[in-house]
Amino acid sequence: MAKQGFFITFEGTEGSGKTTQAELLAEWLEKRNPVLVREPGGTELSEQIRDTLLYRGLEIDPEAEMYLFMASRRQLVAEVIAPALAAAQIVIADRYHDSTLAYQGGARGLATTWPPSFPRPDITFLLVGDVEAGLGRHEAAGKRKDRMEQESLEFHRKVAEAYERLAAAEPQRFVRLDATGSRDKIQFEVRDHVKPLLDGAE
Ligand code: T5A
Repeated sequence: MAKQGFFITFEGTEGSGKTTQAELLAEWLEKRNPVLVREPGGTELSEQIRDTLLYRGLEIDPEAEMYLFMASRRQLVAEVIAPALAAAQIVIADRYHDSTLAYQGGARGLATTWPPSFPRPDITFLLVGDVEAGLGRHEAAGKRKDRMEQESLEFHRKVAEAYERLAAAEPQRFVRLDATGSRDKIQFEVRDHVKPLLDGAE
């Protein structure tokens, strides 16, 4: 029987270390040629939507915002994620649909669903840390503030609470990690959880 690919996602509030951990995992899995994507982005259309959503300074209706994030995702699924999984590759995503559930659903209060055409991740690492400290990491790194980062602290706390609810509802998929640990310590835990998936794929 053909080997199945598998799908790993990283979620969390701003500056919690998702990109760092996703990249370290991709490095570790290099020999298996993983596909590393970030959201929103990863296709020509998705990168244009990213720019529109985050950097154009536009007033965007909350529901329109949600559909734009999801349109970006659908294009990424169609062009990259679904073909890679079908080719038995490992896909690592720096944010995915749980971000929409947490930001647009939890913090903006919109009704959200999981579209059947979006593949479900096999494992989702949720980096949990102090929300304010995460936003502070961004500032310390001199990163330009995007439209979402300019939201209030209360907004970002609601995002964190929504993530906790998502993780509690699907404990078989989510792995909560302490984002305040060192990069290496967190990555060690990530690899520990990924190893059994690799063994299953041999
Ligand atoms: N959004 C996104 C939605 O509202 N809905 C959606 O559906 C989707 C997909 C995306 C924005 O869009 C929103 C969420 C976001 O607001 P983005 O630029 O992709 O914007 O922002 P983030 O996803 O938040 O990504 P960042 O790169 O900004 O943060 P990360 O990835 O969590 O953190 P990372 O790894 O870049 O690290 C941040 C800093 O901390 C350091 C790093 O070196 C870096 O300087 N760091 C650590 N420092 C100490 N200890 C550690 N363990 C550290 N790990 C990393």
